[in-house]
Amino acid sequence: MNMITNHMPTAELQALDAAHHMHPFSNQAELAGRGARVITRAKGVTLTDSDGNDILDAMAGLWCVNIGYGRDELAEVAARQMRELPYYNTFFMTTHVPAIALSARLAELAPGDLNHVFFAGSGSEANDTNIRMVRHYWSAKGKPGKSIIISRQNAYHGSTLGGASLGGMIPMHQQGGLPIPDVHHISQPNWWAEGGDMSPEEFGLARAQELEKAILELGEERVAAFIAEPVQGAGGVIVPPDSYYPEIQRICDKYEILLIADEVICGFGRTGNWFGSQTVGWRPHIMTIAKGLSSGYAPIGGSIVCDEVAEVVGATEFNHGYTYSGHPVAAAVALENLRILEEENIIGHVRDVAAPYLKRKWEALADHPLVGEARIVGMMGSIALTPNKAARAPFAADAGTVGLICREFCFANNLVMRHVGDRMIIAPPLVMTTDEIDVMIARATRALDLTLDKIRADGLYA
Ligand code: PXG
Repeated sequence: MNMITNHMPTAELQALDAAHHMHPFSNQAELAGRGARVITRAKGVTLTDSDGNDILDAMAGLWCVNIGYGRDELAEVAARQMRELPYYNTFFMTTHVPAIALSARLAELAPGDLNHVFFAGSGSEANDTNIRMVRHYWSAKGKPGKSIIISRQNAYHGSTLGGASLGGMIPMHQQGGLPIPDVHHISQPNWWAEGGDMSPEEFGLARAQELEKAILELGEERVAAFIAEPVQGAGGVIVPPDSYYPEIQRICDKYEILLIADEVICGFGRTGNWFGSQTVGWRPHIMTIAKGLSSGYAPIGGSIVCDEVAEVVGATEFNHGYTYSGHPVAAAVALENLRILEEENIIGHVRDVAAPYLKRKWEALADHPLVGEARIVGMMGSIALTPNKAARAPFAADAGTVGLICREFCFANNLVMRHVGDRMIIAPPLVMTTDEIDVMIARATRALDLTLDKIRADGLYA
């Protein structure tokens, strides 16, 4: 077989890709017809493709490249660790320095008594760990009936059987016989789409109180935990009304259930604090982490667990673990990433510079004729596209038709901005400068203008 390099013609790379590479969350036949865009390099906030186009990455890869692309320090740490100890496991009474150092560092960074880390290779695996851990916890405390985990519709918690079951994505449940038993979903706090005549504050309260209703209906003695993303990411960057968060915390405090904050997107600075839970005022018993933990430079995830749960689970053998739990190279890379986040005050940059600047620019997009609400927390934002702002109306066309048109105009204008249905979303690298924010907003605005022209011409602006 010949070497496959960046220097092959794009069409040849695309043909090989279509022939042999099965892509996640893609229609393979459609992809084969169009050809995937081949990304060859990246630096800072900018991707380069195989045709030499420079593309501003307003999604930080897949919400993960928090420190930006091209940091040599991480490459050097990975090379050093590979030479010294490329792999060893953490089963059977063994450990190694990267896993020790990273778990100790995470215990320092995490709020409250979240002092213990169970490592995984990804966010999905970590959420599978969480399902088994909270059920085992209650069982070990003599309450095996407490096995139901309450989650939310349109939540995203991963793609494994457990992760996708916790998630509230119907198209995922429809493939493969999900959800697994004892997972229950309540409604999401999406005021724009589902708030009806309620004020945002009334609606936030009502949606939080669905948790209490569910606990009472299912029986407190059956409910193990509630899991939620501090801010729903893949669901479309749904920012709940302020009333939502304290009410959720009140309900979790009142009943004997564990709160799992899925910080896979919100963690490591995305919301302007180390963890999204700190931004929204939650006190979780377990936090799911991945993505920004290593800024995507190496695959690693995990669960940060409070003293009480760790103590109960640790008193017996927990029959669970992954070959790559605490992988030394990934752990070393994550540790270096955390060093950079801290020493370069990247979270301070988000809080004091980038996020306030972006918030002003992003919220001004709501003046565009195509944009209803514009919502943003830290460096994750969304805009709802609508033909009628006052009525918060969806388009007559199938959900996602207009969003996809807008996304295509973004791509054609060298901007990666995603669509979820007819919401456009961003989650750029946290190191983005104000000048880069200006470029991002200018390209997004141009894409909105072009979208409006096109949907008017095509009779879709209704
Ligand atoms: N929890 C949350 C909150 C996530 O966003 C996972 C768990 C799963 O992590 P892994 O590492 O197993 O992928 C995620 C992942 C999208 C998209 O389309 C989002 C994710 C993954 C893939 C696609 O926005 N988030």
